[in-house]
Amino acid sequence: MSQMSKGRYSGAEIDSFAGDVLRDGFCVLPEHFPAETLRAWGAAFAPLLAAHVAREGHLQNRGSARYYVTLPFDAPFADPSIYEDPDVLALVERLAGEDFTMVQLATDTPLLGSAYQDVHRDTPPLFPETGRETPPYQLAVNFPLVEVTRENGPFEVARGTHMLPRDEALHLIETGERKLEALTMRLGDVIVRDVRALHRGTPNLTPEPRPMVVIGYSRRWLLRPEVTIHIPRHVHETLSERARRMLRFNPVVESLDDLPATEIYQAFAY
Ligand SMILES: O=C(O)CCC(=O)C(=O)O
Repeated sequence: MSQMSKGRYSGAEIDSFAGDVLRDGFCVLPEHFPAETLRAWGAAFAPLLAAHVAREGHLQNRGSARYYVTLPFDAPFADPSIYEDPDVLALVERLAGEDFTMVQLATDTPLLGSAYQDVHRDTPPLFPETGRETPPYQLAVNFPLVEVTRENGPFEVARGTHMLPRDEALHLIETGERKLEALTMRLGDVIVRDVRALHRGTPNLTPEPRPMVVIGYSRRWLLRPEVTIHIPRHVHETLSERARRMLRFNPVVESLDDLPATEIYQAFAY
């Protein structure tokens, strides 16, 4: 991607993070985003979560007491310092190729009463008939809006499972040959992951919600219609050229008020 502004990491360091994702299925950029930005997101997210639970909590769209909520592409969430972060974009470009697209801005939040999810991927394989996996084509950038401890529902992931056929990888986990690792996180830590790395949500045993943001980036030719970012026209007018290009498959709308309220991304586990 042209005109990438300067990030914290050198090209060699980005290559090294990309190598981690190719080998392990994920990497963590430590304390990458400013804590005060994430606290502001957390405060703005709390009423959105409450409204979601009141409106469609009965759908239990990610299991008991666990909710997937799309973020409105407006302040404070439509923040280019986050979704155009130069290090994250450099890493995404290394992994998903030039001219990748941004397809998703949402959250996963377990509450008290949530359970272990089934171990899953977030995408089916591109060519199921081959029984083989391909290089990465869909990435998730995850960061929590609170500290993630062992008690409040850490994301668990099994290293090096993204390139294995799903059943083989699941078998390795069942036999204990491949362990699920619980990723505790500081506010500001960022996970960049290949969404095929087998993972699951775990129970939040505390009374405080544990929101985790997910920004999805895909290869230039891949469209996942389950996820969409509705871009209000007034925000679209402020986007950088790069952001317009990256967001090109998403609809521009006059107002976010007229959208159907129910989350459409209900089938999420592969
Ligand atoms: O929020 C989490 O810890 C994981 C959620 C997840 O993997 C999902 O709902 O697909």
